[in-house]
Amino acid sequence: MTEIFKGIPEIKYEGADSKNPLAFKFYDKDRVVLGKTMREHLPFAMAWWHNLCAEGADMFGRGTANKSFGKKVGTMEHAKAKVDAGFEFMKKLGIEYFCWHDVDLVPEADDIKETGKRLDEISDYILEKMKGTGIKCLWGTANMFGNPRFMNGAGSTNSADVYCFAAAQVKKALDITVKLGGRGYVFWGGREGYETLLNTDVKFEQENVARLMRMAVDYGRSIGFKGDFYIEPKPKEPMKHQYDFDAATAIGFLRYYGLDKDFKMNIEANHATLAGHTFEHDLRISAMNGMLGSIDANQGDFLLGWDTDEFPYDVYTATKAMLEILKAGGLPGGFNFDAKNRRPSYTEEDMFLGYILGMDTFALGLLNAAKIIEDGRLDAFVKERYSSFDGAIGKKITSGKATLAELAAYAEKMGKPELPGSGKQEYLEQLINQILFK
Ligand code: XUL
Ligand code: CO
Repeated sequence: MTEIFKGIPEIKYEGADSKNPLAFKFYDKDRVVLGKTMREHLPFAMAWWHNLCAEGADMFGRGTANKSFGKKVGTMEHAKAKVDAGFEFMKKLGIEYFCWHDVDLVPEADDIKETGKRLDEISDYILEKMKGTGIKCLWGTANMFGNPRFMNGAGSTNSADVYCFAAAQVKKALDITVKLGGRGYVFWGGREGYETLLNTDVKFEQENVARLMRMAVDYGRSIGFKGDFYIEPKPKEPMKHQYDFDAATAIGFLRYYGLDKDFKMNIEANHATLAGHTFEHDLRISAMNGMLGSIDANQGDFLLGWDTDEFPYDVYTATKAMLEILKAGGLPGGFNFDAKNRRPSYTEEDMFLGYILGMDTFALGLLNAAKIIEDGRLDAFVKERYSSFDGAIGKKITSGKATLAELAAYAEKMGKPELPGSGKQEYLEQLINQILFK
């Protein structure tokens, strides 16, 4: 096999003092943190689309990066070259998982049967590579937003024929996910939503989305898919109103339609911030509902209101995210870098630098979160904050046995309560800085 990324060595851990850009400063895969290796805590995944397909085009200009890997783009030779490039890339970085859309793997044909044949062929090729390397599939999905036929959505479309086409794509993507042993299957509803209520029956559309998901679960289970289905919430972009707005909305939807046993959340950092939340907020909401599945690891930009999909470098956010993940007992899924290089970072070396940045950022987040947990003061503060519920009246409330009249009688006897105690946010922020930087 000829080397594609010539001059890029295997990326090793060299420690925080290293001056080598092509080395990990913090991600030390065998280092044990809270009883598990970093590698076990952080199952990193490569996103096929950004890394092997996207050339950096934006609304104002075409791509700056060349992702042809020496072949004509749009051919099966190119699809295979992407597999070669992807596996070399993952091997050099020590990344053990990958994620894909159907149309990332092969060029889409006019006829879905032909696209299906191409997917069979490429997945045979990928399987061979997986055997030789131990690299695994984290999740697969169907791209039901790019083609003009999905202008009004896939599950939420107004066209029954388009709906059937979407079903065919999901069926095939599930077949390939099972063939590759994927841990999960993702629904990101980029066009499941609407622009104006003037032409939209929201209830009808949401019911149809749920029906498509139900059929996917039934089919997936029938072909032996044992993993989790994921909803990847996002509030907007491309649609103005997206039905999977955030974790809370998606979880409510899944419960309402009886899909909650089969689905979990794939939380993307930049989607949570677009919804007006922090990343850690959506992780917490997912975890407390038993639905924290997987993560699309990236970050947005404070000054830009769209999905910039940057490689994560914000260590505070990674720390708070890892705190949520550690407390939830880890992820059944993994950390997929749904992230892309900035447009002027167009070289092959930049592809590696982006992943090194992201992996080191989450390694730092893990180390910091472990320090916060080991320090114990934060957890102790939160526990103490609710300690009034340990008393007789508090216990009565939390046991669910109290009546409103009883509580009112208690309040009348008391006269008026003391103030509830300082939240001490500034102290806690100071505490986090102390733990991180001492
Ligand atoms: C788009 C996005 C998608 C999903 C998979 O914002 O995040 O790439 O992750 O369809
Ligand atoms: Co994503």
